[in-house]
Amino acid sequence: MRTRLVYALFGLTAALLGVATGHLVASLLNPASSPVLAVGSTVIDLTPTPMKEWAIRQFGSNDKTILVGSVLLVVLLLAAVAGVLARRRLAIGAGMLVVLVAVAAAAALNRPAADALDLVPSLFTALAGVAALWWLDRAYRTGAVLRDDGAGAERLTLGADDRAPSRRGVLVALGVIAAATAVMGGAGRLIGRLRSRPEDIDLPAAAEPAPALPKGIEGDVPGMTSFRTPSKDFYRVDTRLDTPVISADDWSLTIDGDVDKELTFSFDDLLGMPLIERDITLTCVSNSVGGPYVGAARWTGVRLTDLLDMAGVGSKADQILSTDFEGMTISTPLDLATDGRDAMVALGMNGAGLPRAHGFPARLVIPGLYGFISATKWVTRLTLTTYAEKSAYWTDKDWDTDAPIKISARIDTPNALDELPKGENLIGGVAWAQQKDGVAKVEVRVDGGPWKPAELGPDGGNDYWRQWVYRWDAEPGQHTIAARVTSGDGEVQTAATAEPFPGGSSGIHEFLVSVA
Ligand SMILES: Nc1nc2c(c(=O)[nH]1)N[C@H]1C(S)=C(S)[C@@H](COP(=O)(O)O)O[C@H]1N2
Ligand SMILES: [Mo]
Repeated sequence: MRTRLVYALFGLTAALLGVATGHLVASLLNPASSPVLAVGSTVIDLTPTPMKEWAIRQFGSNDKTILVGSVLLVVLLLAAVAGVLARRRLAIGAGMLVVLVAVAAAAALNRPAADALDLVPSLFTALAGVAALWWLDRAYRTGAVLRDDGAGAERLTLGADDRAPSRRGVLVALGVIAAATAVMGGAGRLIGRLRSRPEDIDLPAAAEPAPALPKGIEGDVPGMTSFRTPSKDFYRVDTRLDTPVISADDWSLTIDGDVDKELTFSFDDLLGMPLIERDITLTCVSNSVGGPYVGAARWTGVRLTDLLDMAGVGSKADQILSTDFEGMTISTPLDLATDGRDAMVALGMNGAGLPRAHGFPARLVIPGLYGFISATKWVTRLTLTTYAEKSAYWTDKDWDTDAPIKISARIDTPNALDELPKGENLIGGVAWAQQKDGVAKVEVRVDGGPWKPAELGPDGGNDYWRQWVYRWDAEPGQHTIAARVTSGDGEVQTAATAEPFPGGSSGIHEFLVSVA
């Protein structure tokens, strides 16, 4: 039993070294080819939509950490089994490690833009893992031979159980391997961070600048969401586990498909065109009522219709199929993207180049449409085509093709189940109604009573969210508080609840607080 545990530990240690080695090599070549990340991404792609929705609801923005953690846990469990197998025959345990790595290699090769180089991290993982297992096994058995010296060489052929292992040799091997794992793991992370540092670009002044954004009311209302979301705090939703590192010099945007002439633009070409600057609130279709997947920023970019007009859109196309640098696709209804709204190929966010996580060098931003049909990050191609001819990543998973952002109000302060003092309390949050003439009114309801108007914060434009605050004279006891928005074009936020799938959540944000 004891040697089984020891060998399980050997398997685990060997796997950790392998994973750290693979991750380090991947951080130098292509972060997405890191064995654990490759398996994780494949799991994301294979997970049925309802389960994904469940995971997002359950774990929120930790969903990816939990996914990577789970993959790692399964790998370590299997590696422990491989270790136990190695006790009898090293080759069998090592073989199982290699099979495990082969699964990761297959996952890496199956990524949309994979090439043969993506096998290299897996190769290193396998080498490091097997070498570590071999060394640990040898240290263990060498001890046995030394101690059994004189008892006859035939002892060598007996099972490991019958041997007295060398504690020291094994501990030295374990220590060295653990140290190597820590160093490589640390180096991999450091290199990943260094490589994904933002690239400095000089964002030219916009030909059509946006008016200065008024000062928000976050300073006056504790717990209020800031009027502008700092780029580093902006929500992130994508199918990736790593941050792509794309150089602006290597990047280009091609417009093809049903066009008069196919065009390709370099990053500098786009920077040289007249830029528009707009304050736009992005929203994710996976956001639950009251959820965090919404953010407001100032975007700078080239008007989408300027580019489409240069290419000359044909008469057949009904969608823009945008493709990211790795072949991930998003479908946008052509009529909505070109109906006069401020759709753009964005090159800047909040006055600087896009952060890598948010699409550097360029992404689409189209107000009023959920991100999954509009906001392609790391975009490299816009293909004018039809829904009949081509389908995109989420369309294939049965999400809606036409998905306007549903109007919604979110309560950001107080939080659910907070204990509040009696007397005046501020209830506050944000509300959005992009492409619906903005936020006209926000109302608050306490304990299912009448809806009462909240005060609105400053106006950042119709495609931007609006802060709101309600002064509540609270009586002791348990209370439910709720908020709803009315858009400028007269729509009142519906109480009918809908899940995010397939066209966005609806319902009223309402929860319980207690007043002492
Ligand atoms: N290339 C790429 N672009 C993408 C996605 C993606 O997975 N890959 N996710 C989309 C979704 S679902 C949303 S809501 C927005 C989120 O943009 P953000 O991460 O900058 O907030 O990006 C969109 N663009
Ligand atoms: Mo999204």
